[in-house]
Amino acid sequence: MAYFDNINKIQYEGATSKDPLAFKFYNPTEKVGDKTMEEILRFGVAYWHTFTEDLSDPFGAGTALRPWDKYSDPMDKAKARVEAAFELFEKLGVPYFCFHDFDIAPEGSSLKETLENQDIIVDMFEDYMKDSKVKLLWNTVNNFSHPRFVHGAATSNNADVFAYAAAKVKKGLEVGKRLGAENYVFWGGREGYESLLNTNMGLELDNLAKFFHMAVDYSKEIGFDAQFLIEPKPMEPTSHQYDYDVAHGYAFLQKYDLADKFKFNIEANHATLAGHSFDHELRYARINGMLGSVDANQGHPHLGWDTDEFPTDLNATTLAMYEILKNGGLGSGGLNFDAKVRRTSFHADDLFKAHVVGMDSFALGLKVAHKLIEDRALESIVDNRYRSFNQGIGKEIREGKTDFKKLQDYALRLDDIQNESGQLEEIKAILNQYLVTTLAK
Ligand code: XLS
Ligand code: CA
Ligand code: CA
Repeated sequence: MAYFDNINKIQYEGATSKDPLAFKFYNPTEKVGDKTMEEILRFGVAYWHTFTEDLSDPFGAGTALRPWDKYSDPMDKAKARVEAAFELFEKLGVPYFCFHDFDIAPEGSSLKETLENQDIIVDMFEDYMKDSKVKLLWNTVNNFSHPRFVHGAATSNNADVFAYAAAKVKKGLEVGKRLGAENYVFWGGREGYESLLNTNMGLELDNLAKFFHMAVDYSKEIGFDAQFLIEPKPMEPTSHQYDYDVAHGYAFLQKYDLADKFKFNIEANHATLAGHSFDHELRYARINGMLGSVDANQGHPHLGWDTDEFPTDLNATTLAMYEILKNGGLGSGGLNFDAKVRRTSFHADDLFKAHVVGMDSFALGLKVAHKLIEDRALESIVDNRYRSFNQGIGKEIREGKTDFKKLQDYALRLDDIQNESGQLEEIKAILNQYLVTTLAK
């Protein structure tokens, strides 16, 4: 049965195509450097935004018109979503998908029934994946929506909730193993606090670390060798989330001896909520060997919350791809569209058009970033800017061959310190030139 009858397989038509349902830049088999776009970009569809999101907002009801809405029984609806999902994956030519336990099957009246509901859908996934090239980029569990997680999950003050959260993650790891997930994600939606007045921060952080250690141990026990990923976000729904940004997360992982077990899943909109740029978070992870995967979306410049828009900003996708290429790719990670269509884009077709523009935006970003690296356009500027560290006192500082006494002697002999322009406007103009000339091809 087809859910998207009016949509054919999306084809690459090139930059001048006027068809909103054709790729302008994403040409899966085209090589950029020594790999194809498909191999580098590793796109994924987020199950929650594309199949369960109803497009409600805090002020209004859902607007989404979806072909599976004709089913009222929650399990029938869940099954229809699987059928529709694989149709969408194939038509878009997206190689991966991601989900939370909560997205794929309804909660039952007990934990046992909830896990059984999941098994029915996971069986279906397994069947569909046998006949398809689509793979699971990552799965995770939703330990934040249900009222039982009101005070947190692994950082709840209530030990029964900690146990319940662990039971769900245990199942999540088993499901990930069954479906061959390449990564497993932890996003701590309620792992933070509302106020310090009633919070034992030290205990909560210790408990969170114990939770992660138990997850690592259990995954070893069952032979699930996916890359574990922490997804930082500074706030929302909590006023402070413990995995605030990559730097906070990395400090936590190091303190609790977990840094070799985890990497980061970096979401663009979470970076901007933390007061960083997307490329800042990618850079921070990259230089520490911690860049795992990406949630590809963008925030709205006027809104201070997580709008999860489909990525269209070419500057941001270029700088993101720059970091990813400099990282040597994403390894087992990918670019997951943790993005939802706007409330006003309520037709099912909009789901396809949104993914098409997202994929095109990253494909173009990839091409520009590749050219920037090939020409050493930014590297030569940066190398030149730091050249004082290649010889003389700079070289001694770098090599650890000096100390404060020697530096003071040196400084006392300086009669003039010369600085040079950082040339930022010139550099931004160069970036624009690369964007435009790549677009024109
Ligand atoms: C919410 C997060 C969430 C994670 C997975 O803001 O982006 O969807 O990606 O739990
Ligand atoms: Ca995310
Ligand atoms: Ca988000």
